Amino acid sequence: MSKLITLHEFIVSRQKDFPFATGELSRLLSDIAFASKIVSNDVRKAGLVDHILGAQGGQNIQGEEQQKLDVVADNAFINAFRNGGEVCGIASEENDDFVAFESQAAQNANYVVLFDPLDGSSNIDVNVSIGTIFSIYRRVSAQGSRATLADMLQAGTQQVAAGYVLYGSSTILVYTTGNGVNGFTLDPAIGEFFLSHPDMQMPENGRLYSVNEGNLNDFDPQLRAYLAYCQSNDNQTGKPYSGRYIGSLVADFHRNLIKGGIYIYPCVPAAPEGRLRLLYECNPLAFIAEQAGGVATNGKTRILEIEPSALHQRVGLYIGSKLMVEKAMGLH
Ligand code: AHM
Ligand code: MG
Repeated sequence: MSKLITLHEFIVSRQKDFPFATGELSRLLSDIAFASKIVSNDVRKAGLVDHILGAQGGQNIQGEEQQKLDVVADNAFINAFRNGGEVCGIASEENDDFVAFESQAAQNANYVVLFDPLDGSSNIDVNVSIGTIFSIYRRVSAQGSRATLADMLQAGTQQVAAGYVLYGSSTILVYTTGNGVNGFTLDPAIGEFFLSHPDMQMPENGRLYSVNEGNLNDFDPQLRAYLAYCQSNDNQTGKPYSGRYIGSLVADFHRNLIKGGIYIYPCVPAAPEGRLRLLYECNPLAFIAEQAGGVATNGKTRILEIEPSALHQRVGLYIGSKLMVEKAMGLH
């Protein structure tokens, strides 16, 4: 049997790959793993909270307020970052504005984290996979001062690390620091992540497409033509591709990363700028996709090269296997 490698051992062994190897980023990744274990535990109890312990948003049997799971997740990560000392500020999909941490230690820290604490939140109540997505940047403001909006509004090419935690049939943490993509599965009995998916590669082609087809009538002709191609016998498999749409981006992306596939959320009248957030969802997944050999674009521009102008900016997203995204773009 090969030796089990824990996430912590792996992070430490890769520390020398980081451009600024002071150990801060390693500690930050460990903080994320720690918070994700808390959230994983809470996610596993979600049904109990509703039906046995008291409704989320209401009171439990001890008369304590039950928080919604996305708020629980947001707080778990923010507390981990605040206490960890490696982060000067954060921005989260749950908060209107970014948060600059006040302590002197935080103001001396070098990193900011942007994250979606619980992606796919409409799936919480129906026991379907959800996840956390995160993106790490070095600050651009001066060390020793408060984090600024400019620290948050950096193009995706500037990411130092990015990843996600999928609370699925098991909990898996996948991340990149720009030297490939690795996945770690949580053993819940001992609360430890182990390397389970080393050097993940997204297949160059696939036969899974993920899109909300309820919006079909609003799609532009090029996208409709691509979907017709997916559903025809004219593709490289000689039979229709399979449609797979969970409605949790992080879960749809993870499946496509392993099996090969494309995820599409274009701009539609109901979401004219797109539905998904550039900073919390698209950039981190685009970094991972590219590191695994995949592609991510808004239809015109590589996701990672879009200059953000607002924290909660939304963009169209085509992400997945290289040949599939290129085909959807009409490139061949
Ligand atoms: P959320 O971050 O509020 O959960 O929203 C993002 C989610 C994605 O996970 C998912 O792919 C998409 O929204 C689903 O949107 P729709 O229901 O319009 O298909
Ligand atoms: Mg989300």
